[in-house]
Amino acid sequence: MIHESLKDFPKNFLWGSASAAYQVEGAWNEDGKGVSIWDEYVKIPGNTFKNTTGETAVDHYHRYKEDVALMAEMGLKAYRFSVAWTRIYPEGRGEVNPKGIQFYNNLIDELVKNNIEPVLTIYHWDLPQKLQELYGGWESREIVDDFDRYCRTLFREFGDRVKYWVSLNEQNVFIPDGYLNGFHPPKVTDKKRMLQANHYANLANARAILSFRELVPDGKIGPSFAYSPAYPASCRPEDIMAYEDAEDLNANWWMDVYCRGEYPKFALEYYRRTGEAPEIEDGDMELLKSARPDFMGVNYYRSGTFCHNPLDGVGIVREMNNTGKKGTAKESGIPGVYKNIKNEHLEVTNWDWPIDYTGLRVALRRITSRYGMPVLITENGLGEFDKLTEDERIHDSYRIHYLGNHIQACREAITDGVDLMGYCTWSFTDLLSWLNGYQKRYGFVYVDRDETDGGTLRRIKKDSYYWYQKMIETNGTYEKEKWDEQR
Ligand code: BGP
Repeated sequence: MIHESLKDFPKNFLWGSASAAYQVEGAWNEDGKGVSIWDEYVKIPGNTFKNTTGETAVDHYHRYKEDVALMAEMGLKAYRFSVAWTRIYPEGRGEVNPKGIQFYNNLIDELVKNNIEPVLTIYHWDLPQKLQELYGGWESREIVDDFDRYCRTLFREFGDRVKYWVSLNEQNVFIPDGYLNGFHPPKVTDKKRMLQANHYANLANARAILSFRELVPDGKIGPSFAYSPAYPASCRPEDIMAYEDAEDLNANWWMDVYCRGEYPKFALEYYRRTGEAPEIEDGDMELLKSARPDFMGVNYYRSGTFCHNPLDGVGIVREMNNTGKKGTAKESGIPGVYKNIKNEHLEVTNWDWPIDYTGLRVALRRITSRYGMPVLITENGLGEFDKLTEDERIHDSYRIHYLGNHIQACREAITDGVDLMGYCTWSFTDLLSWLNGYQKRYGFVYVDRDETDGGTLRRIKKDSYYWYQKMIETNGTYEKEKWDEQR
């Protein structure tokens, strides 16, 4: 529907920005930190773009004060960061590493001192390598206890100052990419194993929420889900069916478990027929039902468009555009279920991600209708090649355009009736894009480095930095008319 006028953002709206430990910290083997599966994975040639690693990343570990000072100057209200499990428990379990606790205490104190709300992500993909070796990481039920112990330590150490917590970042990415698509460690390509690992991740998430209720009773916790709402390619009934299946298998499969403690019926029946359904033990579903989150974290970058796919149609394509050469992404699908195709109505980024502002509103509304839960946007942003000019500026008007229109979609959703707690952009500084190196930049702050570890790591404010500063200052009403007009 078209609104004649839009509601304002609520007071205390969390205008934020986000990062993840592996992508910013560096210091991969300092102060007692253990090795993570990503530290290992990036060493194998061909796994990442130009074999880039996070060994130095953008050196946030040593420069966190400078980074927080830049956030404070911008007026940022919230900063979402993740804790590296291997800094706290170098081997995933056993003795706590006091220097790891110290680093995050310092970071949190620095944020609080500057009136920036810390939003702490417990797990952003960097599993301790030792747990992978010991019992296969997420493929074992043992992970539930180890993850819980790690969570309880964080809750006890940081729960007095951190009110907002994200449990698992994008379970719907790190599990399929690690166990089915073969893009992430441990590079398994087996759907049955993927669905079983996913079930254990669900259990781990639920147990963590129960521990949270006990140890941080006044806090708020939720998972971050990478939601790309599904669209049908046309009004052909076969395409509508394909879209329904895509939404069930790619979204409800995760969010129903988080919010309702159950797997969606048709998807579960489908996996039972294919012999890939997870094995569920007595007590599992009770645990899942007992741990409803406080909010749904949403990482939104794009929508997905689906059409009918015959039984002998296209399957998984284990190739992606990680070079930034537009038009190189391939179509993929599940034979007999759906095919994921290009939406001709949408522009795409250089990495072939469709740009769809309305998709964000659709995502927020679907979550609200289905689960009646508040939403925190934990990531939204544009990865682009940014150019440093001779006079040390970065004119990223394309990023301003992208973010401005997504923020406008948030206002539309709020007017619709969505309970939106905040909006975190991805990312604050430039950082390592897991599979796309350092050239795919997302930040408000440019970091002088490239794929070869060359560069001074200097921080330089982009045009978007000053723009978001104004956006925050005016609680989202900066250049209001301009964004109204663009819609
Ligand atoms: C999300 C991840 C982030 C970040 C972002 C951008 O899936 O949670 O860690 O990487 O996507 O993705 P990419 O770096 O692949 O462009």
